Amino acid sequence: MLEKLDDLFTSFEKALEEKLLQADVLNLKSEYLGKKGKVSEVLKSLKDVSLEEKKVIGPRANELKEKMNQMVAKKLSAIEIAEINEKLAKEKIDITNRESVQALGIKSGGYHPATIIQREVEDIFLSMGFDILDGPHIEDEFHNFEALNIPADHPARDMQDTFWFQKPTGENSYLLRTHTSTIQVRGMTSRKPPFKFIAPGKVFRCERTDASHEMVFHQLEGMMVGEDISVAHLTYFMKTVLKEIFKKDMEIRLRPGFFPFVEPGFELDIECQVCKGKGCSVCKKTGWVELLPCGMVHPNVLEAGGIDSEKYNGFAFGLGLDRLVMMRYGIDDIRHLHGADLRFISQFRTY
Ligand code: FA5
Repeated sequence: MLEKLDDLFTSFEKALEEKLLQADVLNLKSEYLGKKGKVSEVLKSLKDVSLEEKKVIGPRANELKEKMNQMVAKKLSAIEIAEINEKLAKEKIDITNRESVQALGIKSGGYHPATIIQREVEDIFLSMGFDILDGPHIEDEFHNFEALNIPADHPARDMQDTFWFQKPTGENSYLLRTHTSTIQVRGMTSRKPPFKFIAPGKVFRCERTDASHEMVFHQLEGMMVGEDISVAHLTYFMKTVLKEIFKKDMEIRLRPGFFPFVEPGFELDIECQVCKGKGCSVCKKTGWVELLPCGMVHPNVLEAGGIDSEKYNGFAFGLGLDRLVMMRYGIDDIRHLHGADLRFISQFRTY
């Protein structure tokens, strides 16, 4: 009987080695170790042997059964690991390869049109030697107003409807910046002339929205300070940037504009690209879009920024980035830009 058991074990071991599927292994287990399996068949004749033999055969049979069970468990886990590895190898994707990602039906994202234009404008200014600065959304009165020649109680504070944070006592304290001109102040105090920089970012105004007005929108501030800077420098840089963005010479209109932080101040308008100057809801039927207020930096602003206004002068501008996006893509309502409607946003993929 011992011999028979050993033969069974050997044939089991050989058969197990050949099995590659979980189901086949389980079938083999039941063929040998099941209630009516081969091992039980052999052990049936245990009743006919002497007590002495039983004492040897019994433990040996248990030992072999235990070993066979262990071998089955080991084989099953090996098959499982092999299956997982095969699946992983099959499902492996190169996420840096757009085709393989799209083949799986996964849609890849794209940039928001405001980001696309902002980066383009940044690149143009970088190529002309401008630095890029950043500043906080939550500002104090000094940076948003006072340092920009707008003292408390000055009527110009009403030009930009402000979101204020109130102190527990009810007085106004901090505010959400109403323009990126706040970064002019930070730029001046952190560098020595000559310098030139731009500062793109979100700004906030408590305004009624319409086709060309949002409460949260983007501006791109620019400033150049040095000796003998003139309006000619200002118009040169503005025209160059607009030509790069629209890939053509743009019709522009410069009219006097009042901003307490520049003197003289201008409003630079471009021909409305939505209606090509014919008049529409975006340009309020005028054919022109106010895009870029600018001017020569007021001496008081230079002094507040720690710059000697006798020796240095400069220009500054505040580009309305969302309006630029609208003009570039012919978008007839600014509210589409922040509507988070994927049908709209996905039209601007750059690839
Ligand atoms: C300013 O914010 C000045 N700080 C700009 C400036 C900088 C002037 C430096 C001189 C020197 P204004 O409020 O006009 O100016 O806004 C600038 C531009 O932001 C506008 O020309 C327009 O393109 C855009 N803009 C203004 N209000 C909104 C709004 N509610 N929604 C969308 N764009 C707006």
